[in-house]
Formats: sequence, structure tokens, C-alpha cells
Amino acid sequence: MTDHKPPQTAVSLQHDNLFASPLGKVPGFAFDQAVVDVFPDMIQRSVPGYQTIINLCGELAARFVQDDSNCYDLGCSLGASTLALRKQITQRGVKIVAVDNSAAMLERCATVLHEDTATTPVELVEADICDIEISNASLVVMNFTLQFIATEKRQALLEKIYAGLNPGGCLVISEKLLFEPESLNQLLSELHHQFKRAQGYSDLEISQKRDSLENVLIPETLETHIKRIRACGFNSASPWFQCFNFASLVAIK
Ligand code: GEK
Repeated sequence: MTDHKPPQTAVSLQHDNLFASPLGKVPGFAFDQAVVDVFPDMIQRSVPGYQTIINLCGELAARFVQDDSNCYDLGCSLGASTLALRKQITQRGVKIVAVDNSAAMLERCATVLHEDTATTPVELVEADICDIEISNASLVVMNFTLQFIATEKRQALLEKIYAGLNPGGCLVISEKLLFEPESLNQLLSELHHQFKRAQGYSDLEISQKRDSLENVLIPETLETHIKRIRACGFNSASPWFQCFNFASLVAIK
């Protein structure tokens, strides 16, 4: 009998159906191999504006990256932001440091980067972003990662990023947001769920994924983010993109 395995590609095109069947007690969300296998499909169909945000990171790289400096992709997953930066960086002597604490994510990310033809060197680091050193940075990208960091550690992380950025350096933070009052939060959350249904997710998938992310993904309000960024000393900070309860902010040192 012939084995008809699909060809292996670096970026898996597997459809996300991790939450499609009733799971009984839904386990807490983890960035394990099962998630890695469906990740590109999962994030595209779950985060409105995801590709727009990733592309903008490339545009910001063209604008803000300084010669002989470092760029950081914090919570790099499969390297989507790193690839976007790499595509646009023409500055000399630049290194991208891509960090994630999921071994499964980084292993697949290494394969993805191996197939990319851009030349800016990338250092892949398996670590907690709260523990790494940040230095000589001209661009730091944190796309949908801060939301997974314990809230009490967020200020110190932002202060470390600020300290490691060169003057004129740029920080991008993309997050799921919380809204006040609760009625507004409910509305934006329902609009997000409508988006997910339009992407082919069933009500069961939406509710089981929500349960799985409970206490794992902790969103904060836009005001909390801006206040924290400003408290670090950034010269300016503003959201540049929002769709429902997802936004991306840019801050300049
Ligand atoms: C993208 N930026 O495609 N230290 C390091 N990594 C962490 C930590 C931590 N403390 N906590 C979580 N992660 C990517 C998408 S996904 C967002 C980022 C999502 C990693 C985690 O392993 C995962 O790979 C990533 O942060 C979050 O634009 O899935 O919603």
C-alpha cells in the first residue's frame, strides 16, 4: 500500500480544528506541537487585521531600523514578524533576535527561516522574554505576546525594552484589548466572535477556545497600555490600528 503523506512544508497549511469536538473539561491553552501544526491558520482566522499588522512591522523596519543595531521579535512563534522585518531591512550590520519560550514553536520557526532567502541574520533564542537582555535596539516588536505575560511583570518588561532601545527607536505592541464599561466589552467581543464565525469557526470552537484562554490570555484596556508605555519614558505612543478588540500600538523613544 502506498503511503500518501502530504509533502512537508515549513509553514504548515493544516486547518485549525483543535476545538471542534466537545472536550469535556477544556484544558488551559498551551503553545505545544498541536498548536504549532495549525498556528498560521489559527492566528489568521482568529485575529482580525493580523496580516495588516505583520506587514506594517516591515514598513516600520524600513523606517526605524538603524545601521549596526538589533531588532527584537518577542514571542516570535513561527517568525511571521521576523520575516516581515527581514523583507524590508536594507540597513547595514543589523541582527534580528527572535525570542520564544515554546521549543515546538522555535523548532518550526527555524525551518521557516531556513527557507527564507533574505539575508539579515536572525538569532533564535528559546527563553522567557522577561529574562533576556535587550541592547542596542532600534526596533522591538511584541505582536500578541504581552497578553500572555503575568500582569505584574509587564511594567518591568516594558522598562527593560525602553532601556535597551536606542534614542529614536520604535516599539510595536499588538494586543487583544479589554473595554470598559462591560457592555462595550461585550459588544466588541461579540463582533470578534462574529468575525470568527465568518472565518468558519463554529460556536462550540469559539466557546471552547475562549474557555481555554481564560486566565492564560489576560487583556488590558488601551488606557492601561498607554499609561504603562508613557510611564517608561517613551516620547510618544498611539494606537495605529484597531479592529474590534484587537489593536496595535506604536511607541517611539
Ligand atoms: C506572530 N508574534 O505571529 N516568553 C517568550 N515567549 C512567550 C512567552 C514568554 N514569557 N509567553 C508566551 N510566549 C507572533 C504571534 S503568539 C500569539 C505570537 C497568539 C510566546 C508563545 O509561545 C507564542 O509563540 C507567542 O508568545 C504568542 O505575530 O497565539 O495569540
